[in-house]
Formats: sequence, structure tokens, C-alpha cells
Amino acid sequence: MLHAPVCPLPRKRRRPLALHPSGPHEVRFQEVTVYLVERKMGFSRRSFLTSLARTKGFRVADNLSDEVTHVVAEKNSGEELWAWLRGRGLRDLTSLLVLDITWFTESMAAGWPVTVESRHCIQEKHPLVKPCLPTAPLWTVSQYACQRRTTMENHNKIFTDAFDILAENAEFCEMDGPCLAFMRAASVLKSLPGAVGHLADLRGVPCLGDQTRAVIEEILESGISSKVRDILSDDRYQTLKLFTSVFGVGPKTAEKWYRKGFRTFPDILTDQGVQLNRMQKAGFLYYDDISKSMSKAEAEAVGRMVEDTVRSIVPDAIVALTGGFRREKEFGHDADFLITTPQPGKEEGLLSRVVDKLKYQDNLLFCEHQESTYDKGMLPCQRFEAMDHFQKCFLIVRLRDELVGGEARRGVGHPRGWTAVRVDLVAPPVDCYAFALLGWTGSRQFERDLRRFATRERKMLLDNHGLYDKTKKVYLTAETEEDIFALLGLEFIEPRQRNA
Ligand code: DCT
Ligand code: MG
Repeated sequence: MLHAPVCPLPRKRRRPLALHPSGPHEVRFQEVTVYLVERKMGFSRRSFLTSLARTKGFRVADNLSDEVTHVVAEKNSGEELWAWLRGRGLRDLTSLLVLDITWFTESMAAGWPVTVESRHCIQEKHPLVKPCLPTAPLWTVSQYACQRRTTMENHNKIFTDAFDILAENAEFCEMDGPCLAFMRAASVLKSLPGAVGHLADLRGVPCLGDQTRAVIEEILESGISSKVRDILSDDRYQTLKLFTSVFGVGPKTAEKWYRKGFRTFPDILTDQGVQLNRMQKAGFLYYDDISKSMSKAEAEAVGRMVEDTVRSIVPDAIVALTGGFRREKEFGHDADFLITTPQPGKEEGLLSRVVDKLKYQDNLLFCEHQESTYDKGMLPCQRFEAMDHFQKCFLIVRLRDELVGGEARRGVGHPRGWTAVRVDLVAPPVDCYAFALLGWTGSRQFERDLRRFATRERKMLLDNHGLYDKTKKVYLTAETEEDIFALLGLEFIEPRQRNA
């Protein structure tokens, strides 16, 4: 017989949310720490979603702290949620992403944190009525250039010009850290949809540290940065800038010449002790032409010449203009072409034959040829600065005036009737073509961030040859750029939006 209990049952107590309800999980996305708001979501749903996210490699915090990057709430009003967040004593609410559950469910379905879009963000209804309190960010911007759309329309040129100079000067001083920081600052500002009018506009914008914000503040107040003014009047900076403008002269050689006391081109060219290499000799010889930027019309004219020459050797070859011109830049320092053949192997030795033909046509002024060192078995290299292994040629080509349309012609009135232009030809095998196209389209900052994103957010290795999944230990194949973005779980960014 069953007896009634003699003492009342203890009240059901809430289990504390275990740190690792089903054992510890590997954190795959270091940049993201999620906090799920229990209010309206309920205790059991929150526990379930927490374990689900952890099994998928997300870091989910039990408590709200300054470590949290993504706050996720369900059915909460913006006003109440923001008021609650302000009361939590967090150091900096401005960089916090406050998101609707849709961001979380989409991320669970994708298997990684999807790009935050404005439709995911929970805005407070009247963010500006309480100006003394932190408000939601004006712009939601990713720290990765490959998750931003950066066209040639730059609303913040006054700042980005300053950061470009600071980055270049840091490079000349071999200060890699500050150089990268200034390049990242310039890049993120180029992507903003409007002009920065006040430092507060930048709340929540990543890639800006104390130093870079101080530069922006000074420009906002006085129109110029004193650091930039000092650099522009610095003899060393001006000299290195002049010397590195010569084809074949890098910062190391420029520095060596500066230390020898050289300040002008005649100082270098008249010194008996200076041994110029082939590239530098050509660089000085054609300096007047190739130090001027090349127009889109000129790049397209070179394109027709290259395409005709390539097709006369392999009729079904594919020739694509890449680099800045593919990103719809109007001017560039060179024209970059990618050449491949539908039939694998047919691209071998192709560039030598193209160069021979250009020489025969009397259109070749200089050629530095690099044979392919590509080996299918090698892992993609994370370092962007390492050149790829495809066969390539760095050329100076004679571009005849009649090939360029009337107005765009640069040599108008020039008795020679031609102009020297810099051209790069790269010939990957067709199975690497999509990766090479993505890599050679740039911009450099876009490429750096694609690789950084692949490594840090996806545990994958990306370079101009291919993509490797370190978790699954497999190479992933792609026929188009769209395939590569999809493999990385990124929204497709058009070439004209890659001017990061
Ligand atoms: N690139 C690369 N690996 C490198 C260097 C560059 O894959 N080690 C890619 C990135 C950009 C692209 O090649 C073209 O390079 P550039 O011609 O230097 O740049 P650009 O964007 O075309 O700009 P510019 O107008 O100065 O030519
Ligand atoms: Mg280029």
C-alpha cells in the first residue's frame, strides 16, 4: 500500500545551466561568443539552443559579460531589451550585436555564423531621444573585407588618404603591425555607406583602435592629421616613395639607395657602384610612360592584343582581364590577365609562345618570365604576400595609338605613336582557374581578409590555387567564383564590390 508522503515534496529547483551539458565542444568560431536571452525564450528552449549551438562549434556564454559579441533574443521588444542591456554594467555596448533569433536559426542551419544583416538587428525604437546613453550602432560592419561591399564610391576619402600614407610610411619603416592596422582602417572606412561626420558615427565599427580613432578625430577637428603632415614633409618618406615608383625597385633597395645618400634618379644612374638588374633598367628606361596610370580604354586595347595573340596559338583559350580593371577601376598601374585553356595541360608553355609572338610583332619591350612551380599536392598557403606558383610574365608592352579609341589615347600628339604599358600574364591550369580569378581580381585587402576568414572562421586554407578543408582533410573543388564563396559560406560579392 502506498503511503502519502509525510513531508511536502521539495519545490522543483531550477538546474543551473551546465557549462558543457554534453561534454566540452571544440570552439570553431573564435570571433563569436553568443549569449541567449532567457526572457520570453524560456529556460528549457534556451538550454536546448545552447547545446545545439555548442555541438556546432559555437561558443555560448552562460552569463552576459564583455566577452559576448552576439546577444540573441526572441520576441523581446527593442526598447525593453536595450533598457535591460544598459542595466547589465557592460563596458562597451557599442560593439555588441543585438540580434533576433532568425540570425541564430539561420546560423544553425548553415553550420557557421551567417553574415549579420540589418534585418537581423534588434533596434531600439527611438535611439536618439536619450543621447547620453549608449545607442545602437549607426552602421553594422564586418571585420572582414570579404563580408563588406566596397565599390569605388568612397565617402571617406579624407580619412582613407591619410591612412594610405600612414600605412605606406609604416611599410617603409618595416613596421608590419601598424602597417596592417592602417590598411585595415582605410579598408573599413572605404566600405561605409556614408561620410563619417563625428567620432560617434563609428561606434561598433571594427578594425579601428585608439591610434586610428585619434587620427580620425584630429582630421575631423582640423582637417588634417599632424602625423601625416610630418610624413609628407619627411625627406626619407619622399625619397623612398620616389624610388619605389620605379618598376623593379622594392622598399629594401630604395632604403639601401637612400642610405648611400641618393635623393634623385640621376644620383643613382650616374653612380658607378650601382648595379641595376634587368627589371630596374627597364623601369628607368620606360619610367615616363609606366609611372603614369593606365586608363581602362588602354587596358581594354591591350586586352584585345593579348587575346588575339593567345587565340592565334590556342583558338579556344580563355583570356580574362583581372586586377583593378575587373573591379571597375578607371585607372590602374598595370593590366593583369589570366589565361587558361579548356583542355587541361594545353596551358603548359603557352606564355612562352605568347611572348615570342609579341616579340615578333615588335610589341615586347621587356619580359620577366617565371615558369610554373605548381604542384597539386601542396597545401594552400595562408600568407597572402607569397606569390602563387603559376607560370607568369611581368611585361612592358608597346601599345600603339591606333589600338586605343580616339579620346582615351594617352600618346595623343606624341610623335612616337605608341606608349609603354605594364602587363602581367598568368596562366593557371583550368582546374585552378576560379581560385586564380578570385585571387588576381583583388583587391589586396579583400584577398588578405578572404584568407584570414577562411582560416579563422572556417578552418580552411585558401590561396590562388585552391581551398582545403582542415577539418575534413579534403581539397574542395570549384568551377566559378560563386562556388568558392558558397564553399566558404559567404554571400557572393561582385568584383566591383571588392575595392576594399
Ligand atoms: N595578387 C596576388 N598575389 C600577390 C600579389 C597580388 O594574388 N602576391 C593579386 C591581388 C591583386 C591582383 O593580384 C592584382 O595586383 P595589382 O596589379 O598589384 O593590383 P590592382 O588591384 O590591379 O591595382 P593596380 O591598379 O595598382 O594595378
Ligand atoms: Mg593591376
